[in-house]
Amino acid sequence: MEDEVLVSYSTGKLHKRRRQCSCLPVVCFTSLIVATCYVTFMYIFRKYSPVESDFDNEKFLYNERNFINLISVREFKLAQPPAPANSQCDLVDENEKFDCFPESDASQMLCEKRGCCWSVPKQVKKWNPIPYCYFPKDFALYKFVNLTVADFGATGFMKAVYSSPYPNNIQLLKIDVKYETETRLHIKIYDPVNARYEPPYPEVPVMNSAAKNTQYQVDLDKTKTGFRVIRKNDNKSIFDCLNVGGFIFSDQFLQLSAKLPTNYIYGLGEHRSDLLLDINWKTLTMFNCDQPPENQKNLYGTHPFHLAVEKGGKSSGVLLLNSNGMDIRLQPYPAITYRTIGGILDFYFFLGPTPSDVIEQYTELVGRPLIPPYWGLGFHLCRWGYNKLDNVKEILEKNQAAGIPVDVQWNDIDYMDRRNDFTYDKVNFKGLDKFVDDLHKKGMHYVVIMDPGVSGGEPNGTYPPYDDAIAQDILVKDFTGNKPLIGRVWNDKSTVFPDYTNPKTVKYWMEQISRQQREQFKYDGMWIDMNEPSNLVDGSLTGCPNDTLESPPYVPAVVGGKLRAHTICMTAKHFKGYHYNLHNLFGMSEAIVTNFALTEITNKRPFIISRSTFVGQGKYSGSWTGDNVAVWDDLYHSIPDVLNMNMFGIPLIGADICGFQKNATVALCQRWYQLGAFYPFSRTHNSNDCVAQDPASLGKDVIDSARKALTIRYRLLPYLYSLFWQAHIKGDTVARPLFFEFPSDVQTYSINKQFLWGPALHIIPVLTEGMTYVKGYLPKARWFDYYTKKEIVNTGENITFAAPLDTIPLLVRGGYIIPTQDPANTTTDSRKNRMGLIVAPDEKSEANGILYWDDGESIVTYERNQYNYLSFHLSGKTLNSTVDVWKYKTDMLLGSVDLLGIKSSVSSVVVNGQAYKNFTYMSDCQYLHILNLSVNMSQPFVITWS
Ligand code: MIG
Repeated sequence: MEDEVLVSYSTGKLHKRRRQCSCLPVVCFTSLIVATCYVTFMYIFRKYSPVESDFDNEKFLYNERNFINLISVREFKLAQPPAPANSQCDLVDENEKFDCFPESDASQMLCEKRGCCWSVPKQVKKWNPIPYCYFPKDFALYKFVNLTVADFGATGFMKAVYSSPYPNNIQLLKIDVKYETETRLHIKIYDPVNARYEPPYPEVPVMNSAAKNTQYQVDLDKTKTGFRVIRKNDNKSIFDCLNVGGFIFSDQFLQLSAKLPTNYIYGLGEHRSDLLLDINWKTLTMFNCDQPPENQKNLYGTHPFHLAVEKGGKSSGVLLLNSNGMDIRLQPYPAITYRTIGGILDFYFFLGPTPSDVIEQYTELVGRPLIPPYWGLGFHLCRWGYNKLDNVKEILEKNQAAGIPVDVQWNDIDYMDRRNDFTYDKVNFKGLDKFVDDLHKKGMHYVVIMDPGVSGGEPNGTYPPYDDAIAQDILVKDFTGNKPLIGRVWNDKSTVFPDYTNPKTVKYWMEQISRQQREQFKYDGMWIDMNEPSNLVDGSLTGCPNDTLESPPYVPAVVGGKLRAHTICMTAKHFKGYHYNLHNLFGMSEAIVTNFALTEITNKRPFIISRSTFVGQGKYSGSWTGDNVAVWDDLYHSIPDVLNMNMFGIPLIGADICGFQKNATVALCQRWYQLGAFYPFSRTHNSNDCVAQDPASLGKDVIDSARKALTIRYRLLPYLYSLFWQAHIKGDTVARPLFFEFPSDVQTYSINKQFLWGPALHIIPVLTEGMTYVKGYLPKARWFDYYTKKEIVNTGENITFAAPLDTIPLLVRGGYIIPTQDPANTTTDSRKNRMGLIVAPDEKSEANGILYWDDGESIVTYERNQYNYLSFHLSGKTLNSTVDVWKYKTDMLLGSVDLLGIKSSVSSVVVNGQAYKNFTYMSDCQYLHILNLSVNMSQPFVITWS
């Protein structure tokens, strides 16, 4: 082990060389000679070559590449930078102080040893977030030895001149600047000598050609470190790290700081916070963790992506594509600091210019979200602790009898035999197979939980998921690389973890699922829990070795203080590398394999809800916000949580309706079912030690409230489904913050108690106990009350909306047409009903809308051209449709039209040239209701009135 402590785990090659070096003096001697030669040669080379002055010297670049092999075997012993000059320290304003000592034991002496400035901040409060130890203005550990600007971008080499306080500083760095598209810029800083770890997912497009007419330009300056990204049309820096903070690139500590263009920063998940991030010296730690959502804690997922919105609405986005544990720090300069403990610094910049554009550009890179099966948008009934199939049946029936639409019944780990994956409890859940068949006959669906780890404690030959895993050699190994790592999750004795990064695991996972489907029961979707991965013992049952992967020189501010807290050892070995590097990808890798397996087995669209997520996971699964609590504050927080995941390209997201932990109350559930009806993924779920909180178990008030809201959800499903399609093809958000639609309205930037579905439906939930009205802000537009159809007099100020206990205020935005369908108790039934249109005109009496439709469950219907696409247009007193695509054969009838904001009285309606009598016009609310229609929607229609 001695040797290994010294080596870079990120670079296999170096590892081997070092080892040889320590045991073979001959090699050492040779290296010494080579290194001496190198230094001498470099000296001569530098002296006589035009390198330093020549910006565009291709020849130098070539020569420098030839040195690379030499550099790899030498070891520079660089000094730490000298103590800074006072002048360089005085230049730094308080908000501009980048922390040079993120560890806890800072002192002036240790600080100055790092080449940093020490001073006590002016305003000393009880706890002062402003660093005492900060980087001087001219701090630089690297200097450019070459910079070549080319039409694809630029390439440069940076050489270390000083050492950071962290071990194994990378001596030579390469920076690649690539103009990938007009709006996407890629800047990668890495070790050109030894390939370091880079995340295998998401698969990002490799661009072979350079974009012309880019909306950005990159400022690189040979005399400074870093770079600056500038938006061309107004010359504004959107990410400036030229001599900002302290750039460090050591083996296990990589740091880069940048000045941001605005205080309005969003994203950087997964965290519990307001939607608008607090930039007041806040650290956001990313290391996937089984941790109930609480402020300032690292949670289940990792998304080092932010959206920056400048006053006026110009927006940009930045992704650090890195899967190692990291801290991201925001400070009011405004600035961001990335501190990651491995990999490389791989940045993508998205130029927007609107917030939606940024998300579209982001998902274009990391993967567009899947379209869920239509039934997945129905209401989901779940809890942990039904304990018996009879209870499942009873509660389901009670809710159906109460008129609650339910599409999907779920079961948590209590359905399993002793909580072992791929089993079920044949006593308490006897007849589960028949129950599931019956659900299917009723047009319903069934989803089960699956933990990533399988039991390691069953007698040999009795539990195929374990025996197969051993035979097929697909488990995550301990540090030896030979034996499975043994942890303990929910299984009796021990748990072992399939390695989802191993290609062989695809077959394994598929076999387990299909065997269960064949021999036990046929679930329609999988709920993949605990895949951070969670482990109830730290590391493994036998601990973890003591080394730099387990205890790196810098440990991000993770819950539990240690990387292995509540998860497996960092030294655990996967097919694709050390757990240290892959930890944040565990859930993603399980989702990818599960998605593939379910698609193959069912030949239908997979429905997967994963607790742990990573960049780009929306392509493979949805998610939920984890173990929230049945309290009012968590009701509120579910909104920013849901909006954040939409920004990360995971629109299929919801919180546990009514809260997971603690007993819910009637008052809370009344409101929570209303809001939950507008989560893109709508499921009630709670813990095994809590009272039942399904609507029927809580009595009439909750039933009435849930039924009313869920019935509206079902009515609006064609709109919701079309939004998911737009997310799939364009990367739009489904649930979206107000500022996405009104980016120039600064007042919307911090709003997160109201939100939108797409552009047109505005949801203003009650989040406080006992209130029967709610205040909301209306951006400038025409707005109509969903219930009364009346136009709202929009003063722009905070407006009060009546919200009786059974009602959630909903508004429709002028300028939009929302497709609807008469609701039913399942989507299987509602899909047979007539469609409707809610038409809300803008100031010019115009409105538009679309409908995407397919069979709701086949795979790649859009890609295979098996869908229908209609658009609807209102202009003055004419409403018409165009049938752009009609490739999915179905009977679809338009049954009703709700025309809002019709100012003058209507005495006649003409449908496709025929006078039509079945309408009412209500002058007090300026509402024209045309009903009992049966217009064939496969053909264009025209409806006029006068
Ligand atoms: O350690 O399966 O977040 O939804 O009910 C708890 C039992 C494991 C955590 C999930 C929760 C689920 C629970 N699981």
